[in-house]
Amino acid sequence: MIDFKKARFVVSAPSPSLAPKDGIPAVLMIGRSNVGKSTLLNALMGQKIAFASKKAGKTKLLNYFLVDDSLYLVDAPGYGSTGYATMSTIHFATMMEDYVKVPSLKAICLLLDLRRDPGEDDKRFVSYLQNTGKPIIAILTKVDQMNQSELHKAEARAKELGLDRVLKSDLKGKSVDKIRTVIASYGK
Ligand SMILES: Nc1nc2c(ncn2[C@@H]2O[C@H](COP(=O)(O)OP(=O)(O)OP(=O)(O)O)[C@@H](O)[C@H]2O)c(=O)[nH]1
Ligand SMILES: [Mg+2]
Repeated sequence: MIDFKKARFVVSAPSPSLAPKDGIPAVLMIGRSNVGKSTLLNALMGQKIAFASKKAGKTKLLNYFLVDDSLYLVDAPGYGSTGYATMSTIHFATMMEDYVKVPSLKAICLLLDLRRDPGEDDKRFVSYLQNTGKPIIAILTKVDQMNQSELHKAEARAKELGLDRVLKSDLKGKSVDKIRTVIASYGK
């Protein structure tokens, strides 16, 4: 299996057209601002390599991390309004449109914090992603902050959104390992 700890930062692309074109498979981390994309990437790669922040809107570019020379993990900016950052889902979807069509993009990890009901923009974004035809791996973040009943509720919300493959992340070994295994299946 791919060794996720053999990771290095390769490039920040200000737009999808400037992404690496070496044909190495890529998996994209996508989701609302502050959902935990950069934090999960750091957990996956076992190092503080992606910038995470309490302030939403930290990641502004597509950041490419090459893992074990086999796979790019791509950290994307977040969508949605949070009070700090505003990127409407429409604007975001337009920005990502060319990128999601790139053949080397093998799967999209959609990170969701479902401690609360998803908003209209989340629903729209999920159906946008489903229409791309790329495999979608839903990952529930911040489950370490949920009790059992909140977790069940979150899983039910994911189902209601039409997501069938749903993983959970509490940033700890077991959940992170499972996410690694699923992502690794898209590597070369
Ligand atoms: N408790 C808990 N906190 C988390 C988890 N994931 C992320 N956080 C916290 O949530 C905040 C935002 O995390 P980021 O990883 O920067 O979020 P992001 O999705 O990359 O945000 P943008 O780059 O702004 O789009 C940070 O304060 C993290 O420490 C998690 O699984 N559990
Ligand atoms: Mg980020």
